[in-house]
Amino acid sequence: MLQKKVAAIHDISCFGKCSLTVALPIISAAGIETAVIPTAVLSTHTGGFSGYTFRDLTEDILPVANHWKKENITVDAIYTGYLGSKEQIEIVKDAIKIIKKEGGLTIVDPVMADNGKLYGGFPEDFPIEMKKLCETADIITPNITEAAFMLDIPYKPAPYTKEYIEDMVVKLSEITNGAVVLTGVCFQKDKMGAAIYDGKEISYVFSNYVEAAYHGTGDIFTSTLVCGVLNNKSLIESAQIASDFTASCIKLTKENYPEMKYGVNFEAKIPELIKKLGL
Ligand code: PXL
Repeated sequence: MLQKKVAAIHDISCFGKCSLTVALPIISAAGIETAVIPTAVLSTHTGGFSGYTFRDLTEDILPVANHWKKENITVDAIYTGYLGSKEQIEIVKDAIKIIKKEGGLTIVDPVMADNGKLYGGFPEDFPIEMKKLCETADIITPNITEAAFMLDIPYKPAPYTKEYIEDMVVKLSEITNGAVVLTGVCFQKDKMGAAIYDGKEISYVFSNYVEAAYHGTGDIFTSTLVCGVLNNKSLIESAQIASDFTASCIKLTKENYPEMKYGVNFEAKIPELIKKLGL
């Protein structure tokens, strides 16, 4: 069988496992060729470190896509995450048109906020622009904060009511043609997971909640979801695998390595992921 190919469009945070340093190893381990278009290069991610370097790569995105086109390189799926500037949103939409195979999938993780706050460096109107990228996606994977900001509804901390989550999921499905996977869903203290809505029915997946707030866990979740979907699992099954894998990485890390900004030890759990994916 021909190997599937995904283009991951995220930043490189040189230290502090997240974005491309998470997407590349996880998706590659699932047998999928992972090409990359870096949106920016930072010395570390922006959560918890000060004085990080930031090189914006807005000007490189379309030349990379156009070069691939000249070489007849197209991809089965695009997976976008942290973008380096507001201007990149329109540019990434154009790049997707250039490099995605006909019938290919676009997975948009609107990475920009968590715990009720925008990440450092993003302007207040970034969520309005990010909404435009979500419109074009086949699957979006916002967390609760990102969803609240894009929908302009109040952010609430966990635990949630079913009404709050289901209203959010239905409103999200109105801003995208694709399916919604809302992460960080928690109705009771000991379970955390995601709500999945394909326009017909809302489903839930949950895993045991481990109390910790490590960086990069959203990127681990969506990277794993991409592995499931591209290995022909259903969206619900992929979300369950992603939720379980993320929880398992957090649990292992919490037992051994308490510095939240350094990210989780997902590497040790990759064999477990391969088993979960049935590879
Ligand atoms: O994991 C999300 C993420 C990705 N990239 C950068 C970040 C963050 C979250 O803080 O700062 C640069």
